[in-house]
Amino acid sequence: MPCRIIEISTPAQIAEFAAWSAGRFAPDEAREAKVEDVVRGIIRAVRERGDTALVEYTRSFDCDSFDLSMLRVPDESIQSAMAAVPDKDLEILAEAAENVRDFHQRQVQQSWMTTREDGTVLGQLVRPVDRVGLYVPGGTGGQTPLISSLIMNAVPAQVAGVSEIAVVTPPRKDGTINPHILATAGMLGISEIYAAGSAWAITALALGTEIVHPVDVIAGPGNLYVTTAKRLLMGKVGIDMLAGPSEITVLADDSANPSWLAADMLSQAEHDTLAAAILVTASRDLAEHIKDELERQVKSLPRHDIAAAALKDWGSIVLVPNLDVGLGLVNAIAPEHLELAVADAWSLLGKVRHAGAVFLGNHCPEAVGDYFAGPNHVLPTTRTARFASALSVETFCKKTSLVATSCAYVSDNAAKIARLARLEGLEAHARSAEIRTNR
Ligand code: HSO
Ligand code: ZN
Repeated sequence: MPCRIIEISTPAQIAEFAAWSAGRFAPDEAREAKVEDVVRGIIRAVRERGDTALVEYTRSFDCDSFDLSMLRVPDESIQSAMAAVPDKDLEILAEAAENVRDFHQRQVQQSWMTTREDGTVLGQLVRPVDRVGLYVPGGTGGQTPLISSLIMNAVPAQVAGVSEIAVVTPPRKDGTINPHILATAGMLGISEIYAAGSAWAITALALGTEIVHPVDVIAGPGNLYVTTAKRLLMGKVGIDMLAGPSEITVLADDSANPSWLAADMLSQAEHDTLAAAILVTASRDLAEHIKDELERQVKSLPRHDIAAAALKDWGSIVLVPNLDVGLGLVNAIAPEHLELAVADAWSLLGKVRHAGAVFLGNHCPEAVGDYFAGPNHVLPTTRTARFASALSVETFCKKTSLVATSCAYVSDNAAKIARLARLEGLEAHARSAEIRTNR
């Protein structure tokens, strides 16, 4: 039985289910602590021995013939990957990138200034960070080469106006990089690529080595080691988010096609054994059909073992008494991806409070967003959509406040400022305002 059917109707059951599902990333505290210890060791090694440590780790985990000369991927390798990858693939990648660029262009925030009646000028400058590092999983150790993630991370940085973008990605056994990753970087105009992965690559980006110059923001998905390194180095460097395993929640009524929804659930389940695929419906008939479809379709998937394990451990078909209770459950889950596979999806949208991305209607599978339509596929997981948003242009920007006051303004307000300063026991602050009023 690949996917359980459960019934949920009360607020307590909703809360319990949502908390259980969100606990996927660290199901085992002991393992989490062990990973953190290992990553602290890696950070120390890269801080102390720089590129030498990068080469040692890469030799032990990725490619045993690796040496320092292979760390920076030469421009010729990018050019030959672009020549080797079929033109048709490059065209599709370019079209996807264009859609993503178009979507993110709308996120650009303008700097602004305003003048008050007393002549005071206030404002906010929006500026890109100088230098960004992007992590791209290379397709080793059960992960897949996330070519699309390079587009989803690089394009918003480019739209933000970031001038330097460095990419890190683990080399394959023979020391080379997946040609589609290289060609996509080439198509995007990115030429600074390092053959390094896991926590040591994140550390190199955050702290810098002789060869890898430090960056201001690190973005990109990765496994638990990558995410732990981002968490431990956050603060020294900006990060996009601490993303957990992928998840989809589908809210469906009788208008839905069970085989389509089973396919959508499997599209998340195949990512990771910790991925969550959840179907919420008030229709027992639909629930039974989807369960059968999941059983049938999972068998023929190349990543059958991963998808089946995810469905068994974290997949659920949830029967609710009606769509309103279903929406309550959806909001408690705060899913990364929400599909509204119902007859009138737009009428439910107003009741959706928390979701990373919403896919409306029966003709909008999550994969259109994962790859192509334009919105970002780097989204908040494991209930963090309650407070976090998709990766965006803003991830790569920071804001600087502006204030310009006049002689008259300081004279008029010095006493109030000085009073507030003295309430805090900060006499020098008080005097710095008052000194401007003593003429
Ligand atoms: N569903 C993933 C993104 C992805 N899917 C990349 C395929 N490739 C997390 O949102
Ligand atoms: Zn996906």
